[in-house]
Amino acid sequence: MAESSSDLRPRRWWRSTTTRVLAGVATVAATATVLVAAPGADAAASTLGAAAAQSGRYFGTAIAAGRLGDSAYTTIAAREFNMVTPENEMKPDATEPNQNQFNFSSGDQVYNWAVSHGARVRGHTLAWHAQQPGWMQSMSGSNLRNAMINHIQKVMAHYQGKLAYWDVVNEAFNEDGSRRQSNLQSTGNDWIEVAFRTARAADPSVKLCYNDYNIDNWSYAKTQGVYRMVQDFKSRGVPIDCVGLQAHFTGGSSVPGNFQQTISSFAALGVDVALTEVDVTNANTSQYSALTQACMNVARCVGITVWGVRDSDSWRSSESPLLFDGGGNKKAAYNSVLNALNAGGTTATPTTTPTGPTTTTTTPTGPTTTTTTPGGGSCTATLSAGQSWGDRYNLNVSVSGSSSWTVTMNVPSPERISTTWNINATWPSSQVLVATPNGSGNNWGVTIMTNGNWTWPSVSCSAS
Ligand code: 9MR
Repeated sequence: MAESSSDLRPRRWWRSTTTRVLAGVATVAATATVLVAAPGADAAASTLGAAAAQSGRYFGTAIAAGRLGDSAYTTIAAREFNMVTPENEMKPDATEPNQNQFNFSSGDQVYNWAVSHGARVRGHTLAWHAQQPGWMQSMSGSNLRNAMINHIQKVMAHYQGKLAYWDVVNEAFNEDGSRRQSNLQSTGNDWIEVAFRTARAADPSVKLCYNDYNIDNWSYAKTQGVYRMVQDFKSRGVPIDCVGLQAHFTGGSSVPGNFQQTISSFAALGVDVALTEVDVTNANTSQYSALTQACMNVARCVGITVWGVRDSDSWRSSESPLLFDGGGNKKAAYNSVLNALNAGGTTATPTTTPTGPTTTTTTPTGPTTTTTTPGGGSCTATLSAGQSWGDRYNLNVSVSGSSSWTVTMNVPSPERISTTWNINATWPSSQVLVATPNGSGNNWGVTIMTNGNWTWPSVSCSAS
């Protein structure tokens, strides 16, 4: 059930505030330009994911299982993005087509593609008025409430320990800030907090998000309605870790001048904030750089996801709203986003994962491995510490001695590599990464989710 353009347009403020909104964008964009110039000779990352990783953020995309056979699509997606949201494959109609009969085939397809390309996954979505299977649409009352709880438990059990975030509840508010009428809402106003409590119990390792559109403008009633709910949840101990601003600046919307204020206001409640479904009419470059800059300026804005790879993959393809054109070429907006990411900003400090305290053990100097091959070539891989956060750390790898190398990295369990940059990666197993050059030179790196273990991986290098 696709939403129409008008569904996502904040009708009530849009027309009267156009001038102010656009002036706000221009101001933020000008700031971004100054910051771009500041780092001078610092190495700039050449992909969106690597550029975002420099400040501890991710850059993601929606991925559709049906497009994974398109090599032009997967080549761009694997190169540029280190977070993946299944566009439709983890929604209730996909995962529970018949009551209590679950189907994870297309969800797993997207998940497996993502992790085999070094990306993490945002689950989307568990409880929503739309894209419900037929049997759920016709349910109500305690039957529906129980079915929702069972759905959350079973789907989260399947992905237990594997996902970075789950959109537990999606799009539950009206434009005026009241609750959206739906069969779920009719089960009682507490359905959202029941969903979050159920989710926390089902998988304590994943961050639980509320996700919505048209909550970008701080002075908009819907934004305030969602804000009050998150504030209430935090004050009463209802488990919520993050808020997703879909940030669809299409269908008549544009980036509001107070967008950063919205992000920082949610963050001040003690939740991570993410831009989860970004697209912009005609990929306006100043709006793309303004929204990127707004996230970069707020420590708890942990990442940005665009809603598709190429314009031809977009749900609103007629507005050409994405960063790659239909031929897979980088658009001007791509460069404005990349520059804003490379310019840096406040280092992301996400809330720690809910599983409890982690111990940081820093290895003073990393292992260096030189391997001489029978043919006489040799290379050395040297590890050095990058930034670290409550739940993960970056490792930089520098290879010398050869430009035609293969580095094998063994990660001790339960650590997992979540992101790589500047390499071609293959994965013999979840604990083993085989890295070869991708044309970006000999300096590359990984982000490692510790899952409680901070021991560095071992590496070996072979030259051909
Ligand atoms: O992009 C999705 C499209 O392929 C589906 O037809 C549509 C059905 O509801 O959902 C789209 O994704 C939506 C997302 O799940 C929630 N926010 C709005 C997105 C665009 O409609």
